[in-house]
Amino acid sequence: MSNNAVTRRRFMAGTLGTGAAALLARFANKASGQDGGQYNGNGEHRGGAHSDGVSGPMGRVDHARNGFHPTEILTDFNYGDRVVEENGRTIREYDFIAIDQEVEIAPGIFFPAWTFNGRIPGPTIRCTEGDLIRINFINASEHPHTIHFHGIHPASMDGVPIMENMQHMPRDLTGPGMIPSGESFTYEFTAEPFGMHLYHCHAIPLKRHIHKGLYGAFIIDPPEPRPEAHEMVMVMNAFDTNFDNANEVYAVNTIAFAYNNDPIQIKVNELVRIYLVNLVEFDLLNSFHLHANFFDYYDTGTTLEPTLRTVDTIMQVQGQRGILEFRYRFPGMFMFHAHVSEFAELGWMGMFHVVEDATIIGMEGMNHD
Ligand SMILES: [Cu+2]
Repeated sequence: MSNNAVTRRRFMAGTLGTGAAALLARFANKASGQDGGQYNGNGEHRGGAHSDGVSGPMGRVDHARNGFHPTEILTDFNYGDRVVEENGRTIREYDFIAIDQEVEIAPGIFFPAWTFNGRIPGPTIRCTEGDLIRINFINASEHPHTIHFHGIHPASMDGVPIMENMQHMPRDLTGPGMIPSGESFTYEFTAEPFGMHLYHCHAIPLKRHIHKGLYGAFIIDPPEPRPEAHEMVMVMNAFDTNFDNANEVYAVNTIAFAYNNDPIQIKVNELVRIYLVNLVEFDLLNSFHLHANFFDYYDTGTTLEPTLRTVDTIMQVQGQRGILEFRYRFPGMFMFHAHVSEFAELGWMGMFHVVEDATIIGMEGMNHD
């Protein structure tokens, strides 16, 4: 574990300059029109997306050094580190450990993050409504943290700080409070209601603890599963690299332009389901826009019928989430991004590579690691 102050000094004095230059290079490409076709949303943008050397001036993030790859995070659903059946009930146990860790969020930009299990977002917890969820939390960070889950559970399992006026109350009414460095706590509750939820650290100051990277997706499936689909989780996030309460880098699943450099492969006509949540701090609104298509949207994922039909853009405040469902009719390269242009320019932009059949059209030359 590196000394945070040293890391921060080095980061601000050195790597930020390089990284900012890289992002500026990206900006310059756009300004010079090298990839100006990208936003037209028609078939012509394919050439633009791949001839402008996007990954050239940007370089590549060392995912191995980070210890996680955004492409794997998309489909890395954690159904429990240990699963047991007890009296006809499924108990899912998860091991969570908070670690202070430097993460390369864009080529050359290293962020002094706090992580759950060495990754941002933390593990995607997945279970079925009614399961008993047990999260063994170890705080190996130098700072106090909590895990606060969205969902229905007793006060004793709500990971929030114990305020001054709550100190005298029994812990089953306040929850365990902040878990100090080096200590542990087991959160245990029944998973309900079904939906697309989230968890995050709720220690004070909250905006710092969330923004540092302590959050993740929490998917509770309905008792009768949703129709089979190509599923993926997208956590919209951002990073304030110079600690001025404004973000410099935006992304889905942490790494700027991750799915531009490694397009997400899907098939023509297959049902795609995205579990989407916004964890961006410091900006009031985030959004998701899909090119050349429309989707159905299930706000919070707590219904089996869409709450919005046939839309191509939705917006979310922090903590808001939902499920998107769509199918692509045509093969090709299709962009998705925040419909706040600044966010897209600073990293929150990706591509779907829609293929007729994955066995016919290979991914050669698609720059996959
Ligand atoms: Cu925290």
